[in-house]
Amino acid sequence: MLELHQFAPHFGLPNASPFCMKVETFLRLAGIEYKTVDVTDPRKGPNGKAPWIVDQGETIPDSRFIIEYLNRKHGYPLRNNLNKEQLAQHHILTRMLDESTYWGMVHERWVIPENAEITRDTLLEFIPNPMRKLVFLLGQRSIKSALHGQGTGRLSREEITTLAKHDIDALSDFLGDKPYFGGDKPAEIDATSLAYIAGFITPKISSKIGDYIKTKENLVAYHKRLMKEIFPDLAT
Ligand SMILES: N[C@@H](CCC(=O)N[C@@H](CS)C(=O)NCC(=O)O)C(=O)O
Repeated sequence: MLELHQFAPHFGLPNASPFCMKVETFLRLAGIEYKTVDVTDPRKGPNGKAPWIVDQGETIPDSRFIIEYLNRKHGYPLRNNLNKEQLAQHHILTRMLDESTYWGMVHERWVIPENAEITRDTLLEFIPNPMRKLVFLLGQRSIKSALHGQGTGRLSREEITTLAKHDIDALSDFLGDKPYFGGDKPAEIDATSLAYIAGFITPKISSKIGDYIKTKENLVAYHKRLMKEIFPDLAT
């Protein structure tokens, strides 16, 4: 059976990593059987990051290539006869979430002081102290450096929140009153959208971006309905 190598679930989410949750959501929406394998050290993966999958002896890292592989193997199960323009819009929205909105999530969880300790004691709970504090500080240092390199780390929290709000506005306006981002039926884009909406509003941390999502009735209703449909054990 296909193995999905990802972090153990935390924060009340199927996965705290939106990339891992995206792949697991895709697998469930597409009805592909899988089992999860817990990753504690992503450096052991082919790209040094989670997720990766192992399927019939083949190892594929990176949510983008995993989904491409699954699409090819299973005949594009979530494309639903969408036309090229719709697929292009979904592609742009997915990249916005993964390449822009993602950094706001990382910043809120790992850099904002009131959240950093919660993140440490939640995501690294499997490491006993004092080692946990050390591992966290090393992780935080490398995350701050990544944020600085990418640019988000050079902005104030207010500016980071403002940019994320623009992404959330686009997400909410795109969904409108459709039941799914894919239209009448869930599509590939729904795997990514759900992962980010849930990733901001579920963890019990201070999230200005999560608070903003909660002002969007359509996103809140979408999240509640899809969690019930796809991850009933974790739906609230
Ligand atoms: N482009 C990759 C990104 C994966 C990624 O950034 N995973 C993070 C967790 S959200 C990770 O494993 N980070 C560990 C590290 O960088 O050491 C994908 O789409 O799968």
